[in-house]
Amino acid sequence: MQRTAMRISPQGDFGVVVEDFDATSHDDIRAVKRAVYRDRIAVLKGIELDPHQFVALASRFGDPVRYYEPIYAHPEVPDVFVSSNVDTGEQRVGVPKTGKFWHSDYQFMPRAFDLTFIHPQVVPAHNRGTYFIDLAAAYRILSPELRQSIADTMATHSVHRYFKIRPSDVYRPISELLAEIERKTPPVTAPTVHTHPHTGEPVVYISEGFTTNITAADGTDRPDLLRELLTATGQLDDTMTHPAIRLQTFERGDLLIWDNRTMVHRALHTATAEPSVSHRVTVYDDADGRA
Ligand code: 7UC
Ligand code: FE
Repeated sequence: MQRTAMRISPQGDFGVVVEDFDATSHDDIRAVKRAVYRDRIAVLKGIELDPHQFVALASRFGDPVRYYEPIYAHPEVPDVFVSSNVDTGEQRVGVPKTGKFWHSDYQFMPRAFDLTFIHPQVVPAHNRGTYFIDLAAAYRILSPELRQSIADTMATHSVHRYFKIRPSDVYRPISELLAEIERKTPPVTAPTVHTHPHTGEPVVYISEGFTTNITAADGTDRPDLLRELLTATGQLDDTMTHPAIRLQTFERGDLLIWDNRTMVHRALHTATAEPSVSHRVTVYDDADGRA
């Protein structure tokens, strides 16, 4: 039987929807990858993958990278990061309320992830979704003066404000924990503006959650520039009405893939007691420009 050909269509003014994706087709993988680089986010419909199959699919796009902190790991498939508010006491799997702040995944590490895959497992009826801001689009509308001011600057990123206390940290002195965070995840520096290797676009790669400072070429700290950039990109708007902010919703059977080089995101977690679980896999792709 001939399969139905994959269809990629615009979601609205942002991202694409992919129907009848065939994970065994090299052409489908390549087309979706291109769409993600160009349109930033793809929502694959009608996908039902167990954790092993999920990792296998993501492996077609790049090399899966396991999150450094084991409390997030799926017990059978540690390459799967579990975000879950379902508390079963001793048996708890995953971590609740992950990413409830503007960030790019692993931006606080020496190399951020290239692509993030999210496969929601338990979707609450209300208040569930992820906000996104496109930092390549944001760069394009910065004033020429601001672009000039950040041209040769470096940004510092750190996890310290959002590191989650683990069950095993109870009764530990805070100084010991802070020292451990410094040792395992020291702050990293990266150019404030990087060039997307697949699209050639400049990206103003800063986030409210992880970026702690901007430093000029002569070593001067420029917290004023960081604040200006966070404001200009919409990351200080707590009303979530800034025109750059998009809300991506999802349902059971969806698989979201986003371009983590250009997108900062912020989770919208349900305020109610409804259960919510999602699986995540993150990859490094080939950064040589081939899609
Ligand atoms: O629990 C969390 O919010 C996880 C966050 C600190 N890091 C996600 C990441 O991939 O960078
Ligand atoms: Fe995240």
